[in-house]
Amino acid sequence: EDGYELWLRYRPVREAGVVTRHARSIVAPANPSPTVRAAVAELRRGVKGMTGREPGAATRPGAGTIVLGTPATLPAALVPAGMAALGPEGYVVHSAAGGITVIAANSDTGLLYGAFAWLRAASTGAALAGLAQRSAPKLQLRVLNHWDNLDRTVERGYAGESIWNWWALPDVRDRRYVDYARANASLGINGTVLNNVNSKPEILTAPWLAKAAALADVLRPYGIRVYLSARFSTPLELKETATADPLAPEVAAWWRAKADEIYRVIPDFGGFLVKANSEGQPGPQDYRRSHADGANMLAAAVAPHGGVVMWRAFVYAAENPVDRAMQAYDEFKPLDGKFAANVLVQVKNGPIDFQPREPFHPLFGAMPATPLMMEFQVTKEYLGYATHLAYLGTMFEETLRADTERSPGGLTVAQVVEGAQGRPGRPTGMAGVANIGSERTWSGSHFDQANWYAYGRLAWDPQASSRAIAREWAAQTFTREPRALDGIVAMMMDSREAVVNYMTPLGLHHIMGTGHHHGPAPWVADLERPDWNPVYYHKAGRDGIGFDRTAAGSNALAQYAPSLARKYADPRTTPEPLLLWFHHLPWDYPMPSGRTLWAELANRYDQGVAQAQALRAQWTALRPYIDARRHEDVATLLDVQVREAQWWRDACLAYFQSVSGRPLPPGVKAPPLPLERYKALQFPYAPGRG
Ligand code: BDP
Repeated sequence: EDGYELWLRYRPVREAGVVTRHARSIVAPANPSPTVRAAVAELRRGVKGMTGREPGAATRPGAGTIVLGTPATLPAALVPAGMAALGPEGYVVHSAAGGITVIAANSDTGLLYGAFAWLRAASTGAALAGLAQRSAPKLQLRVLNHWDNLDRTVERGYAGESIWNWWALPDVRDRRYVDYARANASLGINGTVLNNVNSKPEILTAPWLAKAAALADVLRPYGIRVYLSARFSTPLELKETATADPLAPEVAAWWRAKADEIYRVIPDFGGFLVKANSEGQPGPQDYRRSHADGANMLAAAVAPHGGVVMWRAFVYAAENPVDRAMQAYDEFKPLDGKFAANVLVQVKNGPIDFQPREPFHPLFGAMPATPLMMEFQVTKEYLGYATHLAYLGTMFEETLRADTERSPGGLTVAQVVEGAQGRPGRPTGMAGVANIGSERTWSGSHFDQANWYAYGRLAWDPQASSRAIAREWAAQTFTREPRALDGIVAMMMDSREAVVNYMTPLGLHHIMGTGHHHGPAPWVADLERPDWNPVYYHKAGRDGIGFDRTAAGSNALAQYAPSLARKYADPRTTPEPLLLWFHHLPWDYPMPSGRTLWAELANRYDQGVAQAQALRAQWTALRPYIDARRHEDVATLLDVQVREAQWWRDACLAYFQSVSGRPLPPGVKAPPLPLERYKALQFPYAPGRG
């Protein structure tokens, strides 16, 4: 096994007899659409894999049939109650009388999701005789963001080149696109942004639109819409207008015509994703217009066709900020209520940039009149690439469950994203920056597939449990043997905390290597902008360490709900994992453990290394349960992780020791090399921005 089949492996199951009894044949609606055909094909493939016997086609329901249908096509007696509540994409999978399994939905896409749900149940050993599943997505837009460039490099991609073979498209449609679509549909992902947020004008020209249209054709039967990242200055750069000012009529007219052109070739085009006035990208502010002016102009172009604009809030201004963490809020909060009805503001989970741990972004809960779309990074730019094992389900869950305290009874980030605050009928969504490339494993490692999986499941239900998702993924991906499953899940659940401990414990952040963001570099202080330097974020010196974001410092805390801000204003009531995010504290600051801050920090780095070693040992113990090749693949990466955890620990302790001017706390082993040697370490090559 090389990992290509992801979680859709459909290996023989011990209950093959039971599965066969429930899936002797399939009853599909007459004149099936491509989507229904995909659902039936998946059921056939899955049952054949699990039992060795492929179900046939039947025309009428009976014992051992799986009957797929909508209220319009199912025999009345088989239509489950409460179908309307399922909405357009929900499904029911249930065992009806007479040994019939019904998969019902209001749309063909819902039937496809239901087929995958049944297969998930069958392949994880659920009791097929008593199925009563009913599920509908809590968010409308469940989208992957590919940071894929048109030359097939991938920004922050650690799994090989882009799966989009732009050169060969539109004529050659790689079969892999279908497997990509199946994997996404199995999770309920219903949109994909094909190209990098750092976009090029060419993507919106006719030859590239034809390529995008070919991909849209392949993905459509799987319920997946195509979106494109649009560069704000496209018409100007293509020399078709004299300006890109969003309020200039010729610019608005150009975008309207462009949208019309796109919808002619991609009738169900999803819309645009835009990164504007951020990291050198052009935007409305170049013309002294606001983000809302820019977003609304594009929104007007796609609105007649039912499209949306996903406008990113990841901005930081050209001039030096007091605190970069505050910029998105400062720019966007005043625009609440000013965005058109088909605009979503896409906000990263935390206020800096996809760090191993950040507090939730203060915009969540602070823009009640604007749909806020969550942006998670599935690719592990700051968490050890695809070489470190870090299950992100726990991280996503931590953010989603955080209470913004913007409502007396509590208001979690998940509830905000689900639209609890907004006007009914406004769009909702979640974006995941994809970790997908053309390596056989798709994601650069076997365990990184779990992050794609967890993202998809949480986009369907932002309140789902990361532990349950881990178990479900591992059972389909590796083994259902309970002891092995316990072990794998335990590894996954600990893994992100291990990374936090050996990289950025106690609320530290952004101390990674320049540009590529791999490995420790807390000493870097010479980059052009202050807020590109690790020293800007940790502020370690003789007096102590940490970023003071209280009223005495940047006062970023004031961007949170008053009750939360009050709690976090005092280090003693700030959650320990976020301590140095919000406070600058003396090295002798007494921690709840009884240790000084300095000793606690050293202790966390040691703990991180120990946790990485434990992951490695746990994996060794799982050898009897895992196929040889995948076991070895994972083991190789865990060896790298242990080595690099040690490197992080040694380099950071050597550095913080030097700036604090203190001896290492008692019992803490001295780093084997002098600080200068860690500073001098060079990468032969580290993937960066592509
Ligand atoms: C940062 C990445 C950079 C992206 C940027 C973004 O380092 O490559 O372009 O985010 O999200 O995390 O736009």
